[in-house]
Amino acid sequence: MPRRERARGVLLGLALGDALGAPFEGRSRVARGQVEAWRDARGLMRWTDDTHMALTLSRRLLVDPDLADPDALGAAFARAYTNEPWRGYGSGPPQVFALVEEGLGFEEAAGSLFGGSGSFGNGAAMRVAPVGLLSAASDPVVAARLAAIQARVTHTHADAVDGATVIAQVVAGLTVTDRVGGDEVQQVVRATTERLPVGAVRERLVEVMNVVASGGVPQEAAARCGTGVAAAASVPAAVAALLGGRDPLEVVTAAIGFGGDTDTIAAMAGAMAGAAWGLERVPAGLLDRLEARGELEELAVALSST
Ligand code: F2R
Ligand code: MG
Ligand code: MG
Repeated sequence: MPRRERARGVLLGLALGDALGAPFEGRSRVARGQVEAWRDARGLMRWTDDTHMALTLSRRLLVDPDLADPDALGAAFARAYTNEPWRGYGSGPPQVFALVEEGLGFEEAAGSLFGGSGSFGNGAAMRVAPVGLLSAASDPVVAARLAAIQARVTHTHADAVDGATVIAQVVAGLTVTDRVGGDEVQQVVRATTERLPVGAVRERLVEVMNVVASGGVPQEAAARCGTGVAAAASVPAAVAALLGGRDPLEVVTAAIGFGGDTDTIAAMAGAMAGAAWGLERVPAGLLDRLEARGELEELAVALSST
């Protein structure tokens, strides 16, 4: 499958997971039938802050692929939030934007949140997938560096940075793999996990891989690591959904079924699954209902040729 098809799969997979998962955010478990009923309804499928921030990052990466000016990225996030504050943002990013208005730098402001520990939320991981589309990100060191730079604009806690690194490296690793089956996905996830620093994200990814390797279902793996807004829970949960599926719609539906932070787990899982398998098996009618589909596709193709 051509690289650009996988790239389209990444951004549309992200937006699809976000839009399909959004109505269920905060539920404890979601039955497959409920997701299918919402999926098969008519009308525009709107996405939330996850895709909104990923779009802003995508546009910024086309201008500044090295993210040499992180404050310009932060300012773009702040503008996007000001224009559409109703997208369902977490409390942390708007606090950062307000502190910057008062004169702090972005990283300084982000580091001051939550009593000075910085946010461990999944906001940096949910938006990072476009980093994995850049050619330079096929080098895992580059992917990790860019993931961390874009994270630290709003999220300075190590778990938030590690979570973003995982999504960027898995997307990058799968986007450049020619034929992807279950073994290749497992290899990319294992290599990504082994490169991570010791910490909560790595620990829970190891647990997810162990559950899946011993024949456990993704639901069981996700239940072990949790499905809340913390990056150390939701990023491994998204990986569990990826390891259990064979196409983006299946993966996204399973991820929503876990409950918890459904839009975000499904967005991250959808981006990784789109990198692995593209969109061939996703009904065109469903993609047609996705908000800003055309712009997402154009950005994906442009990023994959950068
Ligand atoms: N905000 C939401 N969902 C809530 C309701 C949405 C509703 N449907 C609506 O339409 O209004 N979802 C979005 O937020 C998550 C991403 O959050 P992000 O960007 O990481 O935000 P934040 O505030 O930095 O972190 C999230 C929460 O985690 C806890 N937390 C983080 N770091 C902490 C620390 N060091 N110590 C203690 N707690 C910490 C806080 O409760 C934060 O508010 C995604 O789900 C996205 O979809
Ligand atoms: Mg959201
Ligand atoms: Mg969410």
